[in-house]
Amino acid sequence: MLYQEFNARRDRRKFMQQVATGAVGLVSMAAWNRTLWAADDSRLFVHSKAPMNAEPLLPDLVKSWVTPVESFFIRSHGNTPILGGSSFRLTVEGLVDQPLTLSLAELNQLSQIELSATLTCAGNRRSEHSRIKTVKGVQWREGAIGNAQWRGVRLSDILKRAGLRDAAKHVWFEGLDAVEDGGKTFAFGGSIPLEKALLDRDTAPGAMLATMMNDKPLTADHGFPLRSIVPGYIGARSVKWLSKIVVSDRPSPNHFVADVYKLVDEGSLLEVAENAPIYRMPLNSAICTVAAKSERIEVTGYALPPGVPGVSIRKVEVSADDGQSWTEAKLTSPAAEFCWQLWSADISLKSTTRELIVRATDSRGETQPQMPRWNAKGYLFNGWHRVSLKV
Ligand SMILES: Nc1nc2c(c(=O)[nH]1)N[C@H]1C(S)=C(S)[C@@H](COP(=O)(O)O)O[C@H]1N2
Ligand SMILES: [Mo]
Repeated sequence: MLYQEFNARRDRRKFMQQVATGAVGLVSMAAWNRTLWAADDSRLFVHSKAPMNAEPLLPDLVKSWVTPVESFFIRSHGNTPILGGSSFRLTVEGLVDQPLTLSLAELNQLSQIELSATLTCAGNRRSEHSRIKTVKGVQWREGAIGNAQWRGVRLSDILKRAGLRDAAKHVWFEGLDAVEDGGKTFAFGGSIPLEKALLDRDTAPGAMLATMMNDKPLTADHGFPLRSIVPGYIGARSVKWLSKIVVSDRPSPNHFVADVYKLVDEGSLLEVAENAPIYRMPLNSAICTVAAKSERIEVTGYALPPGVPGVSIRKVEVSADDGQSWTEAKLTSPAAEFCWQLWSADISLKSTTRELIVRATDSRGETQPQMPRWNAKGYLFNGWHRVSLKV
């Protein structure tokens, strides 16, 4: 089923409820994204089952600052491994004085931290790149993002315990999944610079190893029993089913660091070789609900600060006249480093309004581009987000 059909089906059900309660307004959002609808058992739109790739519908997404696991997108490159907790071991090796092997019980005995952090896939909003020129891969809408409460240990604590050698510059993560790509089968891997791993501040650790998501053990789809969480970085660096950490003098040679998550125009071998891996997530925002309130409409959505330490959302603006004038939205959720913020705006429509637009500006004064540069793998789409209205 297409996302549009899935959405429309849910929409019809909700629409009938609204007719019954007399709550249908003048305005409904067009096609795939109309009005609020009730949660039911099918909370995620499934792009593919094996591997599992799924995203929530936008009204579900912005119901709360902390995204419930049922509404949290799932992005997996291989089938979900079902692992046992008691036999699980994490190994730490490479440029360390003392290689480690840690069981879950041993990890749980170390000092634990709690952290809110937003994960977003580099491919979030890829379908908008595809409208310009088709891009291969999962055609994500705006839902490949979620904010969770993670619990676990600081990565730096583990690295200090192992003891870093002088030549150490990068930390590799390796999962226990089996990804099939180009006739080969291998584990998904990620990599971050050592400076990021060690960048522990009051607001957020550089990175952590999480066993819990929203006060419950990670589900299989989200990486049970252990995953890395790298606040501010694209989701691909937060490796699920994490079983191996390698400290090295260079970035991981894993396909997903060396070849995949890069910005390239054509994707030739030379271009891929020449370009650096993507690390930070971009400044972004999206409209998630539109509801009629007599002459005015209420619009809500999310805004994501860029993955730059200390940079937050300064303002979110909505336009009903194709960007000629802007109304500032109210930020309605907590603000925390590397976390999204939810917002809401009251907009009066003009007779000519056919579309609403949102854009966010960060604390450095940088605003989302009207249109980002198209790239062959369809990453980091963060142009002004537009939603058409049917009046
Ligand atoms: N082992 C492993 N880790 C992984 C992936 C994967 O396929 N295998 N996908 C990555 C990508 S691309 C993203 S966006 C996030 C998604 O995390 P989630 O499925 O918990 O939302 O996990 C990352 N970690
Ligand atoms: Mo991703």
